[in-house]
Amino acid sequence: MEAKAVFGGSPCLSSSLPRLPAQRTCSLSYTHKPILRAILHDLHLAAFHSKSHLFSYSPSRPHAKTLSHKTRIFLPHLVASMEQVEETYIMVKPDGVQRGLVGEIISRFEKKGFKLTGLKLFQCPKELAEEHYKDLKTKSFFPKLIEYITSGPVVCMAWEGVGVVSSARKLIGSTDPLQANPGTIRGDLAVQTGRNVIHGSDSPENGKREIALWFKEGELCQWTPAQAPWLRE
Ligand code: D4T
Repeated sequence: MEAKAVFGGSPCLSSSLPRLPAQRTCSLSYTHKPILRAILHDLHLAAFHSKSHLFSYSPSRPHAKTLSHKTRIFLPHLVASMEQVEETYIMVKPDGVQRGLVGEIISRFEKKGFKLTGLKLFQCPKELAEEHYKDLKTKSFFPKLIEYITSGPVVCMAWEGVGVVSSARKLIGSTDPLQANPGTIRGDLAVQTGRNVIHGSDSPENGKREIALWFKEGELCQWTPAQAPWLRE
């Protein structure tokens, strides 16, 4: 794997950084990642030196209350290339299946640019539903939640991509569909928390855990989408 770093024209802010001419692109092999991480860490510290700069005020620069000279670094390429590919478990709940929303929901994740690695229609047994929602066991709505999730087939999906866990949560919208923004799946397609159409993992760790819970070995498929070079630099 290769990480690409673009350093902008402003002078380097840390003495430990290499002095590079403006806008030079350098390629770093995977083995350079620890060095790159250290540089990033340095830059991060330099760029966001301390939160106190947000409150500092210099009479000689009255219009620069919140900008220290150290905040001029901008490294989107570097930061993007350091991001990890994540996995998330997405499930169309029984109401989504019964209402014919499966295609619409899959389509939103496809259009966003994430990679589908697992897909199946599945009647969830009670024990699996209870294991999946075990953190909510003490909640008053737990029995009704289990009844709902097992009331008909669900569509289980595994999706992969950089930042897919939090991005999927944004595509899905708030737990309560009436609070979910228009444009989100719940905001557009649901009205009640107890019938909120879709589930999405809430952390990369839970993404892995839930995919392992809902899919058997051999049910996932690793592949390279033809559009990959058109999605990421
Ligand atoms: P899931 O896990 O289904 O993606 O939902 P969220 O992550 O958005 O929300 P959650 O874990 O708090 O709730 C899980 C599940 O329980 C249902 N629920 C939740 C409910 O029936 N009544 C409630 O009051 C709450 C908070 C809906 C989602």
